[in-house]
Amino acid sequence: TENYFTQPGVANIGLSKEDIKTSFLEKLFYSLGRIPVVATKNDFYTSLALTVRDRVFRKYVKSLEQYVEEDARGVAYLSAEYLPGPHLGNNLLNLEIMEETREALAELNLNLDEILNEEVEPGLGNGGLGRLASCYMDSLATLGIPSIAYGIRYEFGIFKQEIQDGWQIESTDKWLHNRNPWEVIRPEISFEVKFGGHTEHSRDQDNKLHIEWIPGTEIKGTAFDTPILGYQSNAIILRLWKAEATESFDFAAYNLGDYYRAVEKKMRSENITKVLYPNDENLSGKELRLKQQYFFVCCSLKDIIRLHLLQGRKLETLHEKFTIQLNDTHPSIAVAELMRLLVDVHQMGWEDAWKVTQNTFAYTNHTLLPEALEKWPVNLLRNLLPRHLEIIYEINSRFITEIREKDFSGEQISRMFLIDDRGEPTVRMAHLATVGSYKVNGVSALHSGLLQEQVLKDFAQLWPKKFTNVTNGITHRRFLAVSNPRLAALISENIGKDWLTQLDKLKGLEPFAANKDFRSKWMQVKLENKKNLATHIKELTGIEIKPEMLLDIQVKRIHEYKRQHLKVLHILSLYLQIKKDKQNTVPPTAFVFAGKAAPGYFMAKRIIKLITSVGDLINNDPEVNGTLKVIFLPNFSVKLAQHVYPGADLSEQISMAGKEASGTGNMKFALNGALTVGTLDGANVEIREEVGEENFFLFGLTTEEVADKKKQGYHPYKIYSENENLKRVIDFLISDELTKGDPELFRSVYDNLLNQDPYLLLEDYQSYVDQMENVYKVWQDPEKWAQMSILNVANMGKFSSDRSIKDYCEKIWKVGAVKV
Ligand code: 26Q
Repeated sequence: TENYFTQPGVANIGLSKEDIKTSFLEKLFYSLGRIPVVATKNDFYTSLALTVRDRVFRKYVKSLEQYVEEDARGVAYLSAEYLPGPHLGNNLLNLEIMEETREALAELNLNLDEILNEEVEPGLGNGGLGRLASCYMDSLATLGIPSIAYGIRYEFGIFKQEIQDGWQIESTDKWLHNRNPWEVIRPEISFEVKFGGHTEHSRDQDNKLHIEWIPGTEIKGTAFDTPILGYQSNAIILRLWKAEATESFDFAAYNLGDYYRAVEKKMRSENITKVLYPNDENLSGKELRLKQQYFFVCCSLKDIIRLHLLQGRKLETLHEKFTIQLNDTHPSIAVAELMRLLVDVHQMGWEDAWKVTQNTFAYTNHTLLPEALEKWPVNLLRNLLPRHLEIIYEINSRFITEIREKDFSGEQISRMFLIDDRGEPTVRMAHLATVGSYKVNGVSALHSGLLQEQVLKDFAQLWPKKFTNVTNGITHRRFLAVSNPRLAALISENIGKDWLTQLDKLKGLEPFAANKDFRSKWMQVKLENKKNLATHIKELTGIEIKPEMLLDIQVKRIHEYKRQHLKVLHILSLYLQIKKDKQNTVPPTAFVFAGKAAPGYFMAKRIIKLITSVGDLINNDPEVNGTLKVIFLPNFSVKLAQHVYPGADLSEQISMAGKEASGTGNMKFALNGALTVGTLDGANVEIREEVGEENFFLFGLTTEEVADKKKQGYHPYKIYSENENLKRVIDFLISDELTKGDPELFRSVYDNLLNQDPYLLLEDYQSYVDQMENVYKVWQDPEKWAQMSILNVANMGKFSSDRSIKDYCEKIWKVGAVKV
């Protein structure tokens, strides 16, 4: 290819300003049929995206050649969700052509920032889990790990959130409307996926059992590839599957002369990849969701097998050349599907196939919440995937035979069953994934520990070496270099640019914390970022804030366990204090929230209304005199997030201990110089360890104390009646002042807190309020604040996703980098 690309007449993919300008104009003329005078901003964006895509593909082709040549062992990452965020800015950084591009466009009287702003991001995920998958792709590419990521090409991603009258209103996300310049359809890479029907068992003359699955319907999955570029290096492919009708089905219907039926079938087939389920941490148990999971798993496994056989290898060695990472249980039906492909389709014996399967998969768990553990009804599986159900029963029965020989109680054994038959029989997908994998990991030290002590305790006793931890990480290239160019520049001026590939190098900032001049530059950068965020706040909500205010921010999915309403109780306590004392000792603060609520999650939607109602009251109260603002930013996304983290002073990480598996927003804030107020939950524990306890605002019960409290019997009402200040705050929830004549508005929140309070808001309330007092004390001392902020950033090295991916490579995958 080297020769090919340098031949005269072959597309220009140079990286100079002139090359970029020429390509950009060529794309505008020949790909879009436009000339500058009539082109829209979107045309300019598309031309630039196509210009960049060519250059990214070139890197991909070279990476692929290298992997093939070295016959390298590789990783296939299976995830139902990805949240890559806008591609353009990131690719410009990684190609190191940000400035060249800016200048090329300027010569055409175009502004790069405006063009960057045109991009509509793929919202193909709910939150943390999907974003984590994308951070990992960035690091896999940067580190040169042979890898491919598989997922679903949802036509509609996570819904668009608007706030009307204070409530969340959902509408469909039409991210493909202006076409998607980053993807390439691969019509030749497509596979058939079967559903329903029944199985037929028969024996041949050698008495060998043959099982045939006679499906009820068949659809086709077609690959759409998006190249993901690493920094100064390789590119890998994100391969997303789109569902279509198979030709054979259309054909049968046409023959009957029933055109309408044929088209109807086609539409029904395409349903499978229409829309992302917007529930996180809470299951819907819907048939279509299971269809989505099986659909993308089936296409991906068939593709992996194709790639393996293409290299002239035998299926018996699949696990030597590939490892397949399951991002939560969403793709865990893969365990049964690989068995089916090996045993039924490729005629491998069960034991051999099981050995290959168990040595191929590794499983990452992201949750301990019982309501979020996937369980599919046996009846649903029987209807949709009858052969897979048989395989699951077979795995179960062999597994039970195995453990009966060991030292387990009857109770333990039934707890480990893959099938839960108390009540409606269901398959425990976490058990299937655990039994079918060679490694299982949690996503923070605390979470991995709890996983082995609680949810998968018996399995950890059976296979202690199977369990490990890989603490999550984030790509500091997107979340610092791209999104916070001012801070990135200040850092590079002082310690050089090595941190872009070795985040540990930030440690070099530590001595600067004592340097007054540096502190002032640091806070000047923060102020500029806050001005930028203030502009976005004004644009999105109409609310004006002063950039000098303390920006106290909580952005994440809305969930009771994440306790956005604990923040609200704190805000109300400040407000009521001001009203009572007729004076304000609180520093000017803007409390900023953002995040989506699952459309069917009643409490989460109430919490949004609660936040906006408190905002309406406080923002318009003359007695508060503009010193407190409460803001709900609509439609949180990666794009918006990239403006939020750089402008934050204080990061709210206040989940009940033991509930947040890791959190990754916590890392993004700290990396951008925000200080954290938080509980000992998820990765907060490790962040605090790294930055030092004196640089972290801790409050609340520990996981153990939570468990004890619940065991002893927790009585929120008692806490309420014994804390005058808290009582005032809680009573205010049903006051006329807040509810404007609808006393029922927040009754559910009020009742829930006083009667159950499953997430211990009342228990942690005083400790939180007290720690916030401490936050305000430090805030009054800007030199001290700046010093803590610098020390936070200096100690974030551990939380680069490069470190996480290296951990996966060493502890789990046994895969090495290929140098390009
Ligand atoms: C499953 C079945 C049916 C419908 C929806 C789902 C579903 C979808 C998304 C279940 C869960 C999710 C997302 C979970 C998630 O984002 N978890 C977060 O993962 C992060 C990355 O590890 C952690 O940092 C967070 O702590 C964890 O909450």
